[in-house]
Amino acid sequence: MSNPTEKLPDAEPPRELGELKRSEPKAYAVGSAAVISSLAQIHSHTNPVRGTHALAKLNQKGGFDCPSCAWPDPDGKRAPTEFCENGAKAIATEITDRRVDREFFKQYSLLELGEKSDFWLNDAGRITEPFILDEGATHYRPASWEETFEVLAEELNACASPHDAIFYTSGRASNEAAFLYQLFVRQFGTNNLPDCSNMCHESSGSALNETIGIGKGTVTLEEIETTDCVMVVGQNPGTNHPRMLTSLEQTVKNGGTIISVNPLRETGLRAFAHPQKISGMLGHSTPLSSLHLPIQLNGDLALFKGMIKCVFEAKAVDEKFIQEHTAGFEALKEESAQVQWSDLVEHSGLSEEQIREAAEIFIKAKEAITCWAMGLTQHHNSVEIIREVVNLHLLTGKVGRPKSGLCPVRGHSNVQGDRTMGIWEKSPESFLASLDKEFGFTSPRAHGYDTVEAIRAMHAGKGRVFFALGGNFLSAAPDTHYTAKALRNCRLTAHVSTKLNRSHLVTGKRALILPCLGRSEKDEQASGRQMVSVENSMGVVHSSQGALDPASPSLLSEPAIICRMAKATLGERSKAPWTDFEMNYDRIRESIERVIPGFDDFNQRLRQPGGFYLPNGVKERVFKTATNKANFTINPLSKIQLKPDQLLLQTFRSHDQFNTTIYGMDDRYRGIKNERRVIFLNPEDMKERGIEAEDPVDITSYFEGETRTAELFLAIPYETPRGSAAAYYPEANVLVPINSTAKVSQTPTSKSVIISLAKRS
Ligand SMILES: Nc1nc2c(c(=O)[nH]1)N[C@H]1C(S)=C(S)[C@@H](COP(=O)(O)OP(=O)(O)OC[C@H]3O[C@@H](n4cnc5c(=O)[nH]c(N)nc54)[C@H](O)[C@@H]3O)O[C@H]1N2
Ligand SMILES: Nc1nc2c(c(=O)[nH]1)N[C@H]1C(S)=C(S)[C@@H](COP(=O)(O)OP(=O)(O)OC[C@H]3O[C@@H](n4cnc5c(=O)[nH]c(N)nc54)[C@H](O)[C@@H]3O)O[C@H]1N2
Ligand SMILES: [Mo]
Repeated sequence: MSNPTEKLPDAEPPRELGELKRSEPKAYAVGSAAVISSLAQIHSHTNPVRGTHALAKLNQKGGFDCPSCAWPDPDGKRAPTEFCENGAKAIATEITDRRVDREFFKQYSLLELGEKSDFWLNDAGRITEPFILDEGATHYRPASWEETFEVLAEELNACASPHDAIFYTSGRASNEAAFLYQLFVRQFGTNNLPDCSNMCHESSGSALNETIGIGKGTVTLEEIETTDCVMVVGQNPGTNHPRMLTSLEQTVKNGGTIISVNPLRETGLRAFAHPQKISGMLGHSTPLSSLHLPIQLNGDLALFKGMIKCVFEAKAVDEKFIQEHTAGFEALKEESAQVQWSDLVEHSGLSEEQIREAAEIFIKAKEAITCWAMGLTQHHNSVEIIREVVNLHLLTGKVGRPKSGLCPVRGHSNVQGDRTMGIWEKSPESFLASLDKEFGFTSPRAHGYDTVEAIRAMHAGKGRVFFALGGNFLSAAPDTHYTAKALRNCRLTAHVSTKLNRSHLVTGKRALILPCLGRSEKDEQASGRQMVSVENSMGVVHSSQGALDPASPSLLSEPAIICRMAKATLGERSKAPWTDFEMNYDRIRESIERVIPGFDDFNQRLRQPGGFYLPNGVKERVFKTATNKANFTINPLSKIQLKPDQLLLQTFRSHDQFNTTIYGMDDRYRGIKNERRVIFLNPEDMKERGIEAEDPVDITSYFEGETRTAELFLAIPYETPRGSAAAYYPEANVLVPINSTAKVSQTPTSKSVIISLAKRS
């Protein structure tokens, strides 16, 4: 589908090709190429003094938290350079010397900006002051903060119902910002709090809450490094959590075995050359995974069912644990006996021997941890797949004891903390009651919209105001043109942002950009320099304090923006101490301590080097589920039916992007240079369709009788199972149908899109 309305900025990135160069996928990750790439990124954006200052504070105790992924920092001694290549890219893009200022918006109309690539938009620099797009205007114009908040309050208060406003959050917001934001939204009168988690680990949260009673992981960094077996399933840590490779190297050195389950032989899981060691710089690498299972897309449920069959066969069930701590065992045993190997082989694309080999390692290992990310969470049956991972661990008692457990590896650096702070469209009663008590009001109880429901509501004309605390909703969401229409139906779209992105171009009748401080920048308020807190993927809460001068004197911090928005919108309707909150973030933390369990002595413990762990009952085998036990579940196989010419497509990340922020046009480990419009294909699948390497193709997706087309991608022969294809997000998001979501979690099925290919003439 090309841009349906010619006079509006394009919702899709330009469909143009670069000068593709290809090489063999790399044999090992990191090493000197990563160090060179980090330094080059910093150098291209700022001067060496500012760059060095930033890197010296990154992930250090007393410094600031890396705004890239949620991988934890070591509890003990830290290396002087506790960051990775992609963390350096995230910092470079934030501390850049380039500016999106009033001159910039005078020069470029919205239509012109729509023709630019995502790389270009991000590369334009930091936004310097608030900007308003008036109704019918072709350009953004500068505005004062006062006017910005007036417009916001006017449009919000003109909503016939508070549920006509939607408040999105991306996972970079600090705990303090997130807590204030959900308070404001609930005092305004709605639970419409969709977040990026709805598109990310929602399936993990849904599966884990039901089965083990907490929606988070159960292991620590040290446990990963010292366990006997780590399964890395549906995750590409070499690119998306590079510091995880340092831990996996330790696992191997301590005698542990790594199994990788992935359609692709991702470089980061093959071998790792430590960038802080001379041997690593010279290219001496440690092999990581000793068993690679090239599973077909969406084949994991069958794999885990096969492993469970092997556990029964080997009589390796932990009967004592099952007896004392679980419910539903008999049903699982019965189901497992009935499952046929022929079905498991067909569904997984693996041989029975391969599945048995993985099971043997897992069973032999005294302790084992399973890590996963988007390769498991973004399918129609993701919740079932993850529940089956839990079944395997419960069956063998490999949960809730040292060095064994479950590890959903979180994406955005504070996405887990945001959920802890109440960014959830369906927060539990206990949280709401506690919030109400602290602030003397009654939160709405009706569930709000999640991300997909929010898009559908706006599409149907039921959203008046769309407000985003960070992120790039248009480009992150599925079904780009559908989402664009949804946003265009709003009266007002408003974004708290650091950098320009496509969501600023595809707007409501009016639009606002509220520019904020980044993580790396000093946050000065009336009571002095402030710090914020974040929670990493393993439940450690720690402080983050910026060290650099802000990109512009007109920026406000996220907490300050929320406080002022609340005062302007709610006025006398809110009794919360918004002015005090803005002046001193310790006051916010005092309220958090009273509202959310686990934050006792928050202000004091946050000032301890390294922070503190939140309580996690599962570690003591306390399961806060409906049965007060850990629950086995039954998860039937359901194969996606493909017609003979169809393939399954996953949409994933290149090495040069952070979600929708494009740092560069290369995907070094996969051997791709200068091009993002590529589709990775099995060579036999190409041959069958008469497609040669680098032929341009159009991709069409199919769902419930509808089709969607993404134009102009170059075909790349790649080592991937037959029938499993891959293309980059956000370019491929046009193909992801809005109604194709995971059962229970409603996560868009970005990793299993049914497609066919047409060669372009
Ligand atoms: N540098 C960088 N870091 C990031 C991000 C980034 O964009 N850039 N994004 C952050 C965010 S928000 C997140 S959520 C994480 C994402 O981290 P990942 O989940 O690693 O991200 P993806 O690129 O989506 O990779 C999915 C991986 O799963 C595999 N896969 C796909 N489908 C299947 C399947 O059906 N089964 C199995 N077994 N494997 C499958 C793919 O081949 C790929 O290796 O990273 C975070 N960190
Ligand atoms: N097809 C497909 N779609 C996907 C995925 C996929 O794998 N495939 N992955 C999904 C996943 S896992 C996720 S998490 C979502 C991500 O969705 P989002 O979180 O919405 O997207 P990001 O690209 O991370 O957001 C980037 C923008 O955040 C803003 N920003 C950066 N730093 C800050 C800051 O400190 N404060 C504020 N206020 N703003 C800041 C900048 O303006 C930048 O342009 O996308 C999802 N969409
Ligand atoms: Mo994510």
